[in-house]
Amino acid sequence: MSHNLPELPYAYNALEPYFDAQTMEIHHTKHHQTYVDKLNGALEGHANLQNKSVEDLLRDLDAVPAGIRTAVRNHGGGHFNHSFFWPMLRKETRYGGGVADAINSTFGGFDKFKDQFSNAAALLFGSGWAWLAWSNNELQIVTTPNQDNPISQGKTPILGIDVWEHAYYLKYQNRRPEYINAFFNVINWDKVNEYFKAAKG
Ligand code: MN3
Repeated sequence: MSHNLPELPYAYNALEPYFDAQTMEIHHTKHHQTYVDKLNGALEGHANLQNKSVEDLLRDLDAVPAGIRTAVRNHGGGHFNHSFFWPMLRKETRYGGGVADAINSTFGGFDKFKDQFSNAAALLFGSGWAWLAWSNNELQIVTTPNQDNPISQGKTPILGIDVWEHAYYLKYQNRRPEYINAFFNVINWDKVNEYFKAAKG
């Protein structure tokens, strides 16, 4: 079995003006494709690992042979993170549902959550992701470097933002906080609610 680049569930320009079409196309066809290709390359000759989902690989990186562990962590993480990210984006969806209730009770309302999440994403040094994750029956804001994912720490991502420069540099250059603010206009809360329900089990 080899891993494949998933189709985007919308056109490259669907998130304009918040996320521009050129960034979306390069991000999907070049960056995400490269993670897929390099993951497949790393798994060549490891038939037992090729049968595992990328989620299972990341959940137990210690089970991956040391010689390819870093490649699986980085490229498998890149594939998993972007596959999670694309369907979590959409314009014109409304904050609501069970996840909104949980966010309101955990953080004291949407605005406070947005502030805390945005600060975490803005302050993350270098490349990485900020997440809202489900852990020990509660919501937490966590950040991960590079292409790491909370599932490698036993936490389940509910919502995430890619703060690698490739995600925003063409439109926002060095203004990461503007990109983070724009992100809040393209969160597909229906999908976040799905992720939340699945995480709670
Ligand atoms: Mn990216």
